[in-house]
Amino acid sequence: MAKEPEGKGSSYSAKDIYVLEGLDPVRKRPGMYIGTTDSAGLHHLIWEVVDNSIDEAMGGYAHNIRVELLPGNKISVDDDGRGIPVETHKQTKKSALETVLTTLHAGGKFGGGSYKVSGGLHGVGVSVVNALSEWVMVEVSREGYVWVQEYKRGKPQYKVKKTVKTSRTGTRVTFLPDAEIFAKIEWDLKRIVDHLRQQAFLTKGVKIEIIDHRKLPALYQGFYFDGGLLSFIKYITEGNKLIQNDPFYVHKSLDEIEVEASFVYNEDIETQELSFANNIYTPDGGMHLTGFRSALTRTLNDYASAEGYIKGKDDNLTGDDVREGLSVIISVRLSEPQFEGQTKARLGNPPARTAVESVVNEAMKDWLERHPADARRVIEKCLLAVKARKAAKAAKETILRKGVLEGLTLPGKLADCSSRDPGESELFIVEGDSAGGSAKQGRDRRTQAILPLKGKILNVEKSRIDKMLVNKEIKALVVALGTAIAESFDITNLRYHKIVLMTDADVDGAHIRTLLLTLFYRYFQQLITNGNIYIAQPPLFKVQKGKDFRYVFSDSEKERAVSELSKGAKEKESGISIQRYKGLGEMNPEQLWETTMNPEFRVLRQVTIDDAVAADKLFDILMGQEVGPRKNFIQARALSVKNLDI
Ligand code: 0RA
Repeated sequence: MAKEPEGKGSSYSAKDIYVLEGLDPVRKRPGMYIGTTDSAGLHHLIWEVVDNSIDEAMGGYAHNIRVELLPGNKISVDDDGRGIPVETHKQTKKSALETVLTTLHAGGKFGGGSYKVSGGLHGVGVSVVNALSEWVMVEVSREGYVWVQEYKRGKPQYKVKKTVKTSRTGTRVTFLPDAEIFAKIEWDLKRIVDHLRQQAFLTKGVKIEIIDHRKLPALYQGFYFDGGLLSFIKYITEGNKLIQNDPFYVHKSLDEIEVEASFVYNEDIETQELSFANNIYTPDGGMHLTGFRSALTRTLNDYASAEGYIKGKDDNLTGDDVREGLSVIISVRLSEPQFEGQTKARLGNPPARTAVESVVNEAMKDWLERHPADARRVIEKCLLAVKARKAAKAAKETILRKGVLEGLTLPGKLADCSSRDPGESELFIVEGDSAGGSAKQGRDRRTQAILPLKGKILNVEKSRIDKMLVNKEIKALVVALGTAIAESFDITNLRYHKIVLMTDADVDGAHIRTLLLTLFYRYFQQLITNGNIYIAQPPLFKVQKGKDFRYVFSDSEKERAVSELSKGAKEKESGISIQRYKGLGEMNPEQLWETTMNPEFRVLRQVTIDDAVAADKLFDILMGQEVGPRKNFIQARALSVKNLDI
């Protein structure tokens, strides 16, 4: 499709609108345009309208945007931009305003050369909002008058009306989402405020106001940030202990890509990376983030060696070293951003990488020269990370060496099986001494080995995973597996082809399972992909009638078993006994064997790599430096222990 070349100042005319389609497809398949019709989709309507106003602001035409929540679920978005054009459009013989509001994608075809880089997650434009609204009113102030048109479910109710005189310019869109489309119309003020604050940080110099009129007195919040991402980085690190006096900041265009970035180092080791493309959050990063990471690693290494902090190549800072404690925000603007991945959460344009990399490279060199005290503290922090990394590696190697040396001396705690055929051998990792004792007595000694782990390893305080390997209990496990670790890992030496985690269905059990899965994920991934790792599923009840019995794993299964077993009996439930199992530790050896270990009756769940990835994420919550998320997790989980299934 041809585009009219048009500069920033050149005048727009109605012929520039290229008509595509009407709005029926939007009402038929709203998900295609706004993702979902739940709360996220509903709020997307606001973002879509606001994006248009932000486009006007980024072009330098609008300076103020006001979002109002009105009684009766209406939303109004007002800006002081140029106003949507109102003259008659040649192709449609209708007003340009009506064309923009009733035609898919028409809005995006305005001014090919103008600063049109925003456009919402799906970049669909205000016509989609019109299609999905029971009612819309647009008021355009332009050419001395206020022009008005109303719509119902996307259909204009009258031709654009020229109304009162005005000296201002701007656009005001008021809409009521359609209850036929959205099951629940409920605005979430916090969500709106958070999104608009973020947009204000990302659009330097624009003022965004939010007024909630739904209750009296109305609530007002306004955002205006002169500092752009510099203000944003200060906001997200508020309350943190910072090691820099001044955050780094750069804002520069290169090869038609606008790059803005800001970072600051914190005292802790958590990394926080936020990236945006055309004001859209890219949670999975992408080319812009990659470009930043390269520039950061490179300039810090160059500076550190020039200043004599590091001597040879062996001392070089790695990407992980320079990211410890880093908070960074990157924002790029480019034409035709490509959002990739399942959830379109990653920026795919390679030119964004080169642009960010060279802009940050240059600006950081300069920043390091000008801020020697900050630079020294940053480098020292990175060197500390190197030290920790090397110590962890040394610890790992020690275990590795010991593992090889002690290869034949199996840990004393291990009750091994007599079979030497790994294909039929199973290792049960059992939590707690009492469950361990029952398991040892109840097992099939020929094929089943038991390794009890003390609950104590739960207390590996705020541990990094590499420290876990020094832990005695974990070391015993590694030796029992027989595969060695790291570079010496050899799956052909695996001593048991089934490794079964047998932990209680409570918080401690979940914790220890997470820990073990994380260990397997990070150091023995092949065992997971090879299908060697299992989770035992102890039943909740035994339902029995005479000699006939079932083990069941949920309340609903219990009901079913009861009614099955009572079939034919005169009285319901006659002669049926139900035994409830509280936990592994409370089962006697026979019960444990019967219900959980006997290959004939037991249920094992094979661990997939997805389980392990989830556990690995959880591990960070459970073991990380941040107390808040851990506490939240444990509290939330403690209430739903029954559903625990990691
Ligand atoms: C098309 C062309 C022009 C402005 C707009 C659209 C515009 C759309 C929206 C939506 C919300 N606020 C808006 N402000 C402007 C440029 C018109 C010209 O050249 O004068």
